[in-house]
Amino acid sequence: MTMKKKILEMLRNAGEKFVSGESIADKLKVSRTAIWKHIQNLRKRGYKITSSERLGYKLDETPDLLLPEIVEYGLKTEIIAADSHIIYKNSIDSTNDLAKRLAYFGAAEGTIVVAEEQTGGKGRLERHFFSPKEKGLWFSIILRPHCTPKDAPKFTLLAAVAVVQALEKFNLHAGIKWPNDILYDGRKLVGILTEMSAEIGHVNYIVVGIGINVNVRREEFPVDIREVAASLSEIAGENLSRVEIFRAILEEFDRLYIANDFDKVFKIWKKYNITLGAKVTVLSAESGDIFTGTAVDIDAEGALIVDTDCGRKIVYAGDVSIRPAE
Ligand code: BT5
Repeated sequence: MTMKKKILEMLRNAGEKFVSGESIADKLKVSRTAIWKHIQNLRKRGYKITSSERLGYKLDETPDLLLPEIVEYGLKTEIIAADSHIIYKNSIDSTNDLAKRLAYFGAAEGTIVVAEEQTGGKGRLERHFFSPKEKGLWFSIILRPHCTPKDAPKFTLLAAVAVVQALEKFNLHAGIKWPNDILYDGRKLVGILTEMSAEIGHVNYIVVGIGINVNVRREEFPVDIREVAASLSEIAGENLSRVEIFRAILEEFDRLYIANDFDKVFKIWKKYNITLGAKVTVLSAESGDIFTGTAVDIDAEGALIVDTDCGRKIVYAGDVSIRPAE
């Protein structure tokens, strides 16, 4: 553990109480001046620490940053982001791209890459995903499941379920649109991009990228997505703690992933989904076809089943828009 982490731990353990500079210095076997310098550094990072000549130091506030030492504190997961497997970047092009590189070079299952900002955040088909600094959660999870490539889309559904269930804990109610969006009031709060490396019949790794608008104000969205995007703060009516939401999502994801029970995932997915039963227009990613129909179910691999005038169609990948009821 680094000196900074050790000092933080002592301050956290003391709760509302002061810890004397002397006791920290004694315990860590360094001078009080060295401790003071570390405290200054923590303050620079955004920690609010009261100091008193007589009493010592007291931690008043932890910044809402996604730094590993903050996210890991009190995090209850066994695989996801466990054992210090959090790679943190202040700014990055795309967390998915770095996660894929790390996975390629052997990063452990459960490793996550998180950034305060993405300059080249990606959606499907290389679309841009807006990821402004310190306003959301932009992260990627490396998985190494024992499964075949056709199972990969299931992890997108698992991710959507993990996020929606975690949001429920904060009284934030959202719906899932097949396959990878979480919506509020018809507008997108969360996008999920699942990528994989596979050979025939065998998955090497899967990277699940999740982007969540947490504290993005309406006017901060670029004009081209302002009408189609939403932020959790809009539902809550106030800014929210990204760290708390992040921990809840990681814990929910961890639980569902370990359980490996996709019947259950599908059941919960169906409970929150807003696609099934709706009239939809589908742009199939495989054929490029556009057609309309009624979304009736998802199959065992998570593909969407749509009944059209020309019969039943199965959509493995594509864009779906839900048409307003006539
Ligand atoms: C997605 O693609 O929605 C998947 C987004 C995945 C983003 C995460 S962030 C962490 C990780 N690293 C990455 O580089 N990516 C992942 P798609 O369904 O293709 O939707 C893309 C469309 O969503 C865009 O064309 C815009 O219309 C819209 N959009 C872009 N940014 C948005 C935002 N912040 N909120 C809501 N909608 C957005």
